[in-house]
Amino acid sequence: MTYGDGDGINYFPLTCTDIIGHEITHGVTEHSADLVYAYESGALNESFSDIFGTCIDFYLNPETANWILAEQISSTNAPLRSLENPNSLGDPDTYQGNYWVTGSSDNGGVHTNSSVMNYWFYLLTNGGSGVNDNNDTYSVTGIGINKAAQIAYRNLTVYLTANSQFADARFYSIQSAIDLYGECSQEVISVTNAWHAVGVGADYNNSVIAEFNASQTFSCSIPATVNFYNLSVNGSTYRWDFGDGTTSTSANPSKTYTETGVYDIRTNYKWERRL
Ligand SMILES: [Ca+2]
Ligand SMILES: [Ca+2]
Ligand SMILES: [Zn+2]
Repeated sequence: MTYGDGDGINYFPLTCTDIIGHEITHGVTEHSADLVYAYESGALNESFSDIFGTCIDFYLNPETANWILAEQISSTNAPLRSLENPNSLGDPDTYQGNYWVTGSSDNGGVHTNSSVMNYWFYLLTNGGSGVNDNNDTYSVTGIGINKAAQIAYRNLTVYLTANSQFADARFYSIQSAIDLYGECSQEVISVTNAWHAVGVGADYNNSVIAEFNASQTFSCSIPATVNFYNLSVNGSTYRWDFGDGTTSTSANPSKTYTETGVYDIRTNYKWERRL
């Protein structure tokens, strides 16, 4: 593990608690999800380090910890990043929004685009409301730093893998919240709404909607293979009827039709309400 020694003018040696926590978290990431250090997976890698660097600082120094990073090693108290207001330092608070880096510099913007999940974590912890860069209105109820950290840690160490993207981080953080706090819990609602706030996915909806897309709805020849994409909301198990007497219970099935005909496709869901 290496720490910068600063330049003796603007930066002192980079050894304050939030930075030490940041670097140590890179070790945890390397031995768990092992997120590839480039583009979206690299931004997630950086963000987990900012998130747990901040959590460690709050744990060790509850009086002085804050939501800005590395300000203690700056001779002018200038932070490198802000989890609570990324835009104030030229970093994005919305997926592919203002300040989002699209080029290959900094391994595809890993120290910049990371701020999207940083802001997700800030909102999940503290709550907040506003309008994001997509013009979507959001409102998030905070669940506190300990629960937010449990969810993020489970996401990192149980579910995410080397090439995970922001959409995976969203999906599996919701799954992590379900594992820890139960379906329909406030924690699941807040995780979902915080992702919506940063431009990843829709806000929480407690209704169950069965919906799908098909890769093609017409074919000139047989056999014709059709991939079905499940767009259902809050479903837990699925049953597909392919219109020819065959069925599937897979979430996203594919079906090869070997005879011509007109097929009526249906999906339905089974959902248990847990109160
Ligand atoms: Ca700090
Ligand atoms: Ca913004
Ligand atoms: Zn880092």
